[in-house]
Amino acid sequence: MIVFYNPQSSANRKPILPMSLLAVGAVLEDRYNYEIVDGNLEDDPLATLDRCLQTAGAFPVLAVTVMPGPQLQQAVPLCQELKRRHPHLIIIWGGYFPTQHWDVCLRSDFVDYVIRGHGEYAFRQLLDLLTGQALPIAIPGTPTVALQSIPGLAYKDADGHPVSNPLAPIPAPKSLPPWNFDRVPVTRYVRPTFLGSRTLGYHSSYGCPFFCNFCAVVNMVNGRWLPQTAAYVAHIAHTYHARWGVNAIEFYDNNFFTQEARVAEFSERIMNLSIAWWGEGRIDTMMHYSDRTWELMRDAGLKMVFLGAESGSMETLKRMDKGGQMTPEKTLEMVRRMKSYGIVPELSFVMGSPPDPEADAQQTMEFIRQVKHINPAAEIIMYLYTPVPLAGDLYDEAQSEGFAFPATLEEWVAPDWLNFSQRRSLTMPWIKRPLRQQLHDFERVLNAYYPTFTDTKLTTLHRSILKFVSSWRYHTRIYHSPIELRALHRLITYQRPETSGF
Ligand code: B12
Repeated sequence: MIVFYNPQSSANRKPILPMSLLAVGAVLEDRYNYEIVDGNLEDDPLATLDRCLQTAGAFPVLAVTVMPGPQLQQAVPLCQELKRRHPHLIIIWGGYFPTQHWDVCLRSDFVDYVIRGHGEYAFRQLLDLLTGQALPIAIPGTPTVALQSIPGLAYKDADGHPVSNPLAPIPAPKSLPPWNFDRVPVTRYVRPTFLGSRTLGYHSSYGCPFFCNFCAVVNMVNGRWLPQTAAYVAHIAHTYHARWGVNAIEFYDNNFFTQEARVAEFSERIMNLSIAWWGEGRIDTMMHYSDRTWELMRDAGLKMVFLGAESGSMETLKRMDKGGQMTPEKTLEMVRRMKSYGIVPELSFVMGSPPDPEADAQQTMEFIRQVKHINPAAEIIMYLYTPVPLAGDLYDEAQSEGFAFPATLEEWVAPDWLNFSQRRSLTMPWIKRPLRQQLHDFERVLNAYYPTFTDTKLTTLHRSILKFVSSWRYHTRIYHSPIELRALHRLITYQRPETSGF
């Protein structure tokens, strides 16, 4: 039996449907017995997993999805302990962290295999191989004969050294079996958000056609993007609504809006549903959308779009290989255009990029003020540049400043690296403490002067008080040490957007 595990991602937010495991599990339905355990729903995950593994039969497999940050922090000691208790247990890791840092995972003494990238076929091929099942599933051109022949698999060679096969092409979501929602208690994932009282997530495409060199998605998909059809995504929306009373959907796709025709058709197909929805897109792509598509999206309930604005500096955008036709002016045009449709732009910025983090941050802070001036409803999310192991100017410059990833999992879960994974590190060599503090101070003044729309706990009175008290700082640009705002934020809850997002 295969026990899938989704480590706890955050103790203080409502859990999100474990989509990775629903996707990987779907291809096993016809041949393997499996169970999904979600650490976000368990009081004592170790005890639950231990119990499952005791009845897992002669071939126990623990398959864990791991994102950097808190999930990794929980997965390491838990897997270590389970391996100690069940020496024959086979532990397989998949997801964003092991895809990028597969060698570090395999150097530990408890991770046996890593599946890199979108892992549906690779995982099933590995199980077929390990269980000696005669018939591999038919994937043209990839016979399941040995470890070396499974694209996307990383393993230890005869000498115990980590090796990785090349990544598999991403599977076309259209050809994959549907998720079996009966495998998880869906109602426990339905939660209130600013979009609606019964919000649920979905993921309707794989990949992203761009190669931005600060983004972990590139390592996963190498510039490919493959979607489910508009009809199928609309069918999911109707199912969510009918089965679980869902009135809002968050689309977690890296790039939901890549194909205008798909989005327009989807909007038409859900027009009568009265659901609110949210997704992630590209500014340059969506600027090319016709007015008709924007109207369709608005009428079909689109409330907010997460957009990577990244920087107010054209030079930094170029350095990021942002590609397409991204410019800071496009961001401003987009903010204006979305205002006219009443759809909120949620703009994310990568601050403090090398080689001149101070100048980069100053320019982007001024740019953010321009954005807010045009459209005060725009949400602003500021991240610190956090390298991913990718070829490109930014990573090369980070390395030349002395940056190196940890060599062991134990190091990865130490507090500094945990902060790094959550893009809050204090230790990046090119970021000096005063700049970090400056950014925090700016963020606090900005969020007080323009309180976030997504924080449903803030009342109109709270918003007015915050705006009034922060007004002089915002206008004089004296962001330094906003102790009065810190005190206010303690009284009136303060939701830092970048820690509640993705
Ligand atoms: C939903 C989500 C979350 C949820 C958690 C979901 C959960 N598992 O409980 C929440 C909101 C809590 C979250 C938090 C964070 N997230 Co997050 N999250 C996502 C998001 C939007 C979707 C992931 C998803 O479900 N995709 C759908 C499924 C079907 O695809 P998948 O996960 O890639 O799974 C496939 C493969 O990866 C693989 N696979 C995955 N797991 C496994 C396991 C096995 C055994 C196998 C065989 C294969 C396999 O096969 C799957 C099917 O093809 C992604 C971006 C994205 N669109 O993928 C970011 C993303 C993974 N998150 C990211 C980050 C940085 C974070 C945070 C650290 C952010 C922060 N500021 O704190 C936090 C911390 C995580 C934590 N707390 O541990 C980054 C990772 C960057 C990196 N360097 O690796 C991403 C890529 C966003 C981004 N573009 O930067 N996140």
